Amino acid sequence: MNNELFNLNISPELRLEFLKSISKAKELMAYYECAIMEVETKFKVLNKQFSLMADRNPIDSIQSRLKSPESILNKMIKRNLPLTIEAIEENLTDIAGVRVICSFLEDIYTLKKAIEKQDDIKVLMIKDYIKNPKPNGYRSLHMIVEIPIFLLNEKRPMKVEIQLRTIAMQTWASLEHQIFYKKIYPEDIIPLYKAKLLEAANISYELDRKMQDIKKETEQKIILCEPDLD
Ligand code: 0O2
Repeated sequence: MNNELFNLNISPELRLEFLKSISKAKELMAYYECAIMEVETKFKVLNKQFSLMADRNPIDSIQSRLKSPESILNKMIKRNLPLTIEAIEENLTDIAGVRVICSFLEDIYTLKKAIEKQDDIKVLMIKDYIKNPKPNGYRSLHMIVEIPIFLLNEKRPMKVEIQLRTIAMQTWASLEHQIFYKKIYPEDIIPLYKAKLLEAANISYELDRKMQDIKKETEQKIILCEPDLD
């Protein structure tokens, strides 16, 4: 494109305003990336300590993502919010997302407690979709937290959405997301898959609970069988 022609069509003020908002948006997204790194590190540290204490890792994997610009725009429009950088930061709590996938149900609550205790983290909201699953069968524990990032001359609190779930919950949510978010299936088969997914969610939760029970039971047996060293 001919740059000179392009420049002729907008006022210098508008041009400056436009460039300023792009640069502000880039800056904000970079801060969210930093907040993701801070939260990831916290979970990695907890995982390390766990492995030292209990000789196992409660965290199977960690996945992080920044919400896409398109997804941010859709949410702002859906909520009838002004399309400004300030409104995004003020109103959206899930631009930065960290998903922590755990081996056992109790690991989710152990990690939740550990995060709640950290004095640089402010927990803004908790949604327990494990105790209160969504009607479609979705289960996960969501925490919206505020965590500081330390810049050259400033400490900036940033919001991050943490999703804690088991491997089984993750498998279910990925499949459900694939089926319903992409909307690539004919309308008439949707109710059938909704019912099948709900059934699968309940079976997989039952499996999570059984595994948890077996783990607890065997741990108690180990304690009982420990040799007397005296
Ligand atoms: P993505 O692609 O993960 O970013 P909100 O939509 O956040 O304004 P809500 O419904 O109160 O409001 O949020 P909630 O319930 O805490 O859920 C937010 C995120 O949880 C979603 O983000 C999904 O990642 C996940 N989630 C919630 N419900 C479901 C569900 O039924 N199925 C699946 N697969 N995931 C779910 P996004 O922004 O929708 O998507």
